[in-house]
Amino acid sequence: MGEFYTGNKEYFKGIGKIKYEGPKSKNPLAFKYYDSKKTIGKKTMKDHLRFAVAYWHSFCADGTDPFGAATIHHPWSMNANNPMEAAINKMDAAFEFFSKLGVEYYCFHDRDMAPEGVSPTESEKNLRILVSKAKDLQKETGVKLLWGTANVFSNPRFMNGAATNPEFGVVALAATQVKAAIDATIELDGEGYTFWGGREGYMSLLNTDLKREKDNLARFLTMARDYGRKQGFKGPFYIEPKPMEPSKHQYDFDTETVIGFLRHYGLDKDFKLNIEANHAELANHDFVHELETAAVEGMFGSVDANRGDPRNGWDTDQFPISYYETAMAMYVILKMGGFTSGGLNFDSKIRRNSIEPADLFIAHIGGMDTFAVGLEVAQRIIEDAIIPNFIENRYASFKTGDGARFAKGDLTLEELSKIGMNSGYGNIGLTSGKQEYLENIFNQYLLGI
Ligand code: XUL
Ligand code: CO
Repeated sequence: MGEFYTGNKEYFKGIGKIKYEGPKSKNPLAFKYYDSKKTIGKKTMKDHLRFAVAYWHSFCADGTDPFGAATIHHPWSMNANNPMEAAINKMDAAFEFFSKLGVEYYCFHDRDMAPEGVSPTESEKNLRILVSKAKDLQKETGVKLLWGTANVFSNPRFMNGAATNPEFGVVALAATQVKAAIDATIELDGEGYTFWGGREGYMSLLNTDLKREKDNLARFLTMARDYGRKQGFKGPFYIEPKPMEPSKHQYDFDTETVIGFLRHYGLDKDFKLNIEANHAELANHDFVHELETAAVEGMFGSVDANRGDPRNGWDTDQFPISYYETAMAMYVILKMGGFTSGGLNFDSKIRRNSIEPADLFIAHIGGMDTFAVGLEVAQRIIEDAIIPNFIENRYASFKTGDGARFAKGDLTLEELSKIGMNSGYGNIGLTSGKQEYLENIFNQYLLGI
């Protein structure tokens, strides 16, 4: 292909391939820090960060909110004669956008890509037509699928849940969609397959059998896993935790809850976590807490990159702009060896009053630059090793003597208690945690000093 893809019609006219122009550039349509070919440690920025664009926010969302109608009028849907034509145009626009932005990946829900038909058969046919087009465009542009998923939460039939629905018929219809979405993911060489809980949760115990719903969810996920493996899908299945919204109590509350669930139902070998920054905030966690929790359990998979608003209790899905947050996130990700099958999917949306086509580019450029800075800072932290060494030394007492025996599990409570008795109160435990010192060092890294 040329520098970028355009179908029959160019949708983002006047915007060419987004280039790296360096930190002094004032061009809103250029990268200031993300230099795809720059090597950080052993890999290029591009290979470290594995950016993906979310099909739903970027090409489907139109700014509708509970208080007002659409504000963003996508030319690919406006001028189409029917939903299939709109979907075909939308895909051209999407691949034009991916290739101009220079991202390597995208993610989609079945219904983002193809409209629902009048029957499950027609819906599947619609999806197959669009998947076949996506396959061609992936080949032409080199853009790949990070993960696929099924939207089993928007249609009113899922108002009481999908796999956790009290009506078996709805569970079966959810399976119809999930099976087709797994097939689509395989067809498009997707590197992972995601389950976000959607409406898998409840509002009131007065109408809910919690145990049955959790068992049904596990059964459904097991069936999906078995089907995917039977069809030759080798990648990870992801669960994306979220504590609330749309349901009051979501079964996939946070990383720790999901890991417990997966282990309880024997799904932990095939499933990993897709961690979203804004969902972590809603669970009252730091984004990095969720990343680290998954990492230490060997369950980290992928990231939905965004941010919330610290004063809002809902999922605002804003583009990431905080160097501090991305540096902390990339520090945790680099520490565990970086991404394997996962990546940074911008599950982020422009504000409903950002109505110029360029705004979508500017938002992604900002998010990519912010993660590029975070990556550079994280690499410096790891290379300098001041912070990792501090942590290591903080636990030095577990490396020798009785501490090492404890760490190996060689002590009984009686023996441990005797050691405490013999050591006496003295000054034990009065070692500074030096958080402020470490925060100051971190800030120096942020400034590149
Ligand atoms: C919803 C959310 C979803 C998932 C995919 O909060 O994050 O878009 O990422 O279903
Ligand atoms: Co998400």
